[in-house]
Amino acid sequence: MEQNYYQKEIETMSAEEMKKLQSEKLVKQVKHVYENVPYYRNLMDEKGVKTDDISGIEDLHKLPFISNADLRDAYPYGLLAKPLEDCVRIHSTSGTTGRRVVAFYTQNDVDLWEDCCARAITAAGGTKKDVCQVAYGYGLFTGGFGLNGGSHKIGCLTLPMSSGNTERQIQFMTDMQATILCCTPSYAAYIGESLKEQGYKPEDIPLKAGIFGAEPWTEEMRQGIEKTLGIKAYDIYGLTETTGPGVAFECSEQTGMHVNEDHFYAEIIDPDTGEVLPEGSKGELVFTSLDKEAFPLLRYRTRDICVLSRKKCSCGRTLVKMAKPMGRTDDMLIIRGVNVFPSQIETVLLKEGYEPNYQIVVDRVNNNDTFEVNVEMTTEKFTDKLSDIIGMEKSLANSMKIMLGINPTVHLVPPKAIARSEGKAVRVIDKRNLI
Ligand code: DLL
Repeated sequence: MEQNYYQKEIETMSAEEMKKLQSEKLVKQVKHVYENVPYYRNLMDEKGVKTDDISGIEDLHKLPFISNADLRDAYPYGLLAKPLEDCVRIHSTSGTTGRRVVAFYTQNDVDLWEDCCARAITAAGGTKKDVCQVAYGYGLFTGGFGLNGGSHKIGCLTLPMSSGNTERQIQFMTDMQATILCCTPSYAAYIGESLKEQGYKPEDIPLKAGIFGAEPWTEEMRQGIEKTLGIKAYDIYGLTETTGPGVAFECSEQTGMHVNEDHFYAEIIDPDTGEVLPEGSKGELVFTSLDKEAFPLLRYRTRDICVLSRKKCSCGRTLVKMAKPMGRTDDMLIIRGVNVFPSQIETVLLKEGYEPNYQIVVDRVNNNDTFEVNVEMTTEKFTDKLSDIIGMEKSLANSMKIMLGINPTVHLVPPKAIARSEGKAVRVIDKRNLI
């Protein structure tokens, strides 16, 4: 495949030049953060690190880590490094105040983020001649706006569909002859099945490529989607904390994702000791944003387990590659692309007068996540009247939908029906086998 680059000079830069660029940016970024964010200043002072101690990337390890707990402590404005009047956008994850990540962007931050997404679309073969259908959610979630921005930058005809309404997705896809589809892999698989049901063969579908991410997916799932839609399916990674999609993206080699390391410096650490591990080791992925203005994060612990590789890539890009994330160091589940913590379910149950005796069962049926929550009735709430049970299940499912942003199927079970564990309670049964 002929290679196109969106920012060739950066994407194919020599390791030496890249290190120089990263070092210059890091020195500036550390000063910006130290001077403008008291929270960071305290963390650095506590660790005894001064801005002058950081003269390049090789000094990065001296800086303290920052974690989701810090984001929670500092919510909502405590990590803001620019006056609010210089910010033009926020994005956020779903969830309760404590769990919700709210990230701020200046216009420059939005621009750099959209460049990252443009690199991803270009690596998937996108040019201004393409029609790019963006079926990630628009709104607080970063997926829709991120890829929309990248698509505009390249000059593709952009279809800002948002997620859902599959009938309409298919109609626009076929009427407008969309050539690139951006959405979660599970939604891509679902669209593929719907097309098949309507009698479309892969050769009738105008798409040539898909850019799928925001949740774990397997190589088998890739092959399935590629076959049904008759496309090449590319992975894309990102997280709200560091902007959104486009932190890393796949190229034609499809053996891992190139990290946009001129903007996000990646490290792999031992999650228990915090020690930086050598290339090729499996550990927790940590990112430092090198030029974000409003919400810069230094050494942010993502909780994604991953491996980095600097093996030469046939696409010509020299950007370091990350493997597909291989799991998490925390209990976060990603169900239909939405981040779900068991503690959120617990919060709902306690609020509604239930005990925290529950079990989450997640599976993937026909490439679609199923999401069930079994909840014990308390002795006070116990009833064997079917209509009451159905009403209570509906009401609980509704409260969970408000909390999580996705709909579970709730099953009420009699008191003591969920097996008690002698050790840690088994709260989650994930049958998806994603890794
Ligand atoms: O999922 C941003 C995104 C949007 C990425 C669209 C790609 C496409 P969050 O909702 O904050 O942001 O979730 C971030 O999702 O820490 C990973 O655990 C997981 N994740 C994201 N991309 C992938 C991927 C967006 N390609 C969390 N493979 C991250 C596996 C992924 N997991």
